Amino acid sequence: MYTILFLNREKDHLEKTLKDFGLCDPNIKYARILVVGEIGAGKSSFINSVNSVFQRRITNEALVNKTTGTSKTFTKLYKTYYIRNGQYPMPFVLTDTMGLESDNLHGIHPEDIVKAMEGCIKERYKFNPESPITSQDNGYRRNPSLQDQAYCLVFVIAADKISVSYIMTSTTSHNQQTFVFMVTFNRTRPDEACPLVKKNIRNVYTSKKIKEKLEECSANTGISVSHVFPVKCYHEETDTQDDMDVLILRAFKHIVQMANDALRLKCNEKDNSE
Ligand SMILES: Nc1nc2c(ncn2[C@@H]2O[C@H](COP(=O)(O)OP(=O)(O)OP(=O)(O)O)[C@@H](O)[C@H]2O)c(=O)[nH]1
Ligand SMILES: [Mg+2]
Repeated sequence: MYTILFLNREKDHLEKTLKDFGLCDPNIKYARILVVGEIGAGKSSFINSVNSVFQRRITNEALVNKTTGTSKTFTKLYKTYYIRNGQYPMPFVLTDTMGLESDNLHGIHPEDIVKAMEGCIKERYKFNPESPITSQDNGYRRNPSLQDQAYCLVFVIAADKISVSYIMTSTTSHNQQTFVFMVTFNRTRPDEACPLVKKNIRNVYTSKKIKEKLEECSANTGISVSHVFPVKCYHEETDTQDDMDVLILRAFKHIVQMANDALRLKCNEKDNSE
């Protein structure tokens, strides 16, 4: 009873914080958040889940892979999703990408992630697993604006799988000198990683297995465990649920704050150079 009351209050608080959130620069309509991760990790499901929370119903704008055991990525386009608070778009967009794969035969190239962060990839560009985007491609943008660039890189890692986190390390170290952005992780599918969580999503807060998974993610990537969030995506539910909403909102609030911090740094950098 107390837990339910506490979760309801936390959900209301998180929702209000996000609905009232304004970007540090009012001239910028939205801050872009880039969602990357292995094939089938739950990138598209996470985007749908964030929208579902604010719409208070299950939404499926980003197409999700429903076939099991496939080694090929389902999402092939660079595509942006607006997060709506009821009717109104919020000042953040989530951009979906093709899945990463360890040998790069079927997945996105790390160079494409770098170009997406820089804002050089146009909307609906079809990723080519055979080669990364070049300035000769039609989908290449030569003069990206502040809005085209991404400010937070969200790595989605399935909690029940081993991850190719080295790709993340190579992508971020490549990028760090020239671009301001923040990195955060979501570990999806906690239900598949821990039977207690499968039974009741609230066990995510006390599960030893989930704690170990979050620490493992932090140790493998060098990112503080405070930037790693367990998230259960809406994947088979017919209605939204407060417990799941709270997990999604906690992660999303952190992502949004990081994106705003990075945008502020970028704007300061721009002002100082003018
Ligand atoms: N059990 C469980 N399944 C999930 C969760 N999130 C996503 N899924 C399922 O995982 C599968 C892959 O999800 P997608 O969202 O298509 O994954 P993706 O990362 O976008 O995949 P690609 O676009 O192919 O790279 C789907 O069958 C989802 O329903 C979760 O939190 N728990
Ligand atoms: Mg996808």
